[in-house]
Amino acid sequence: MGIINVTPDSFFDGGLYASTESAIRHAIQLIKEGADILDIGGESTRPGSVAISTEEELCRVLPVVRGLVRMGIPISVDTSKPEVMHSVIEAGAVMINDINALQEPGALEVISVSGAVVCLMHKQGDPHNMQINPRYNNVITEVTSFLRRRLEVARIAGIRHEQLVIDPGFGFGKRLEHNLELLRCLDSFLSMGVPMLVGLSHKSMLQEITENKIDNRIHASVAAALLAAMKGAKILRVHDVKATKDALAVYNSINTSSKKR
Ligand code: 9MG
Repeated sequence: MGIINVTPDSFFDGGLYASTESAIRHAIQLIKEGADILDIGGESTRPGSVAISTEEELCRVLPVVRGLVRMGIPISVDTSKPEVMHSVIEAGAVMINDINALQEPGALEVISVSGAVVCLMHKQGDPHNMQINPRYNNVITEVTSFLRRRLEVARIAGIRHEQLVIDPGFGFGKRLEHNLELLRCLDSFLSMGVPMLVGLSHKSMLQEITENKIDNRIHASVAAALLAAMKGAKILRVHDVKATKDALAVYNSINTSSKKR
């Protein structure tokens, strides 16, 4: 899953692809690099970011969604607002990436009625305050029980099993120790029986590990994505599509080459 941020303030590429034209150009590049799906976001969710209005978000994402749907690549939109979900699905998006796990009133209904795929992500707090002293007694059991509850609520609302994806939410109200514990135990989330999406690309936890600044985290991002894939993640949300695809090709080759023999 290639990331397209149509935002002036995202943590890694904020402002770089803020116009419709540059976002579409960037998307075409990621398709060439081998992205299987694109995630379009109009509102930054980095720590400390401020929410924007529904109108502003629609203004940013809708033209990009319309432009890309014509190219035939599956489009996901990163949003928590039911009105935005409704409009982008109508425009052809097939997936909603909701960091708020459909907790906004009306969100469950939009997904249930539309049949779109949805990613339910865990976070503690909200982007503007989530990195202020996050606390867990046991991060694995707390994230698991939240995701299990949201899956149950989604099913009760009529959302089908095939529509559901989960995500432990790296960096969303988590310290390094919590993120590392999640990465170590990532395979435990497979027991929920739905595909897992993971986003680690260029996140600040990689700076804490490597001491590399934001413009020098590509190697760590690829290593983290590969680790997540080896632990069973099915969708990797990344900025560096080509580099990640190459790493995955090496990983996948050991399975396919043993079958050939
Ligand atoms: C929007 N966004 C930023 N980071 C993310 C992550 O780790 N997962 C998902 N699902 N969305 C994310």
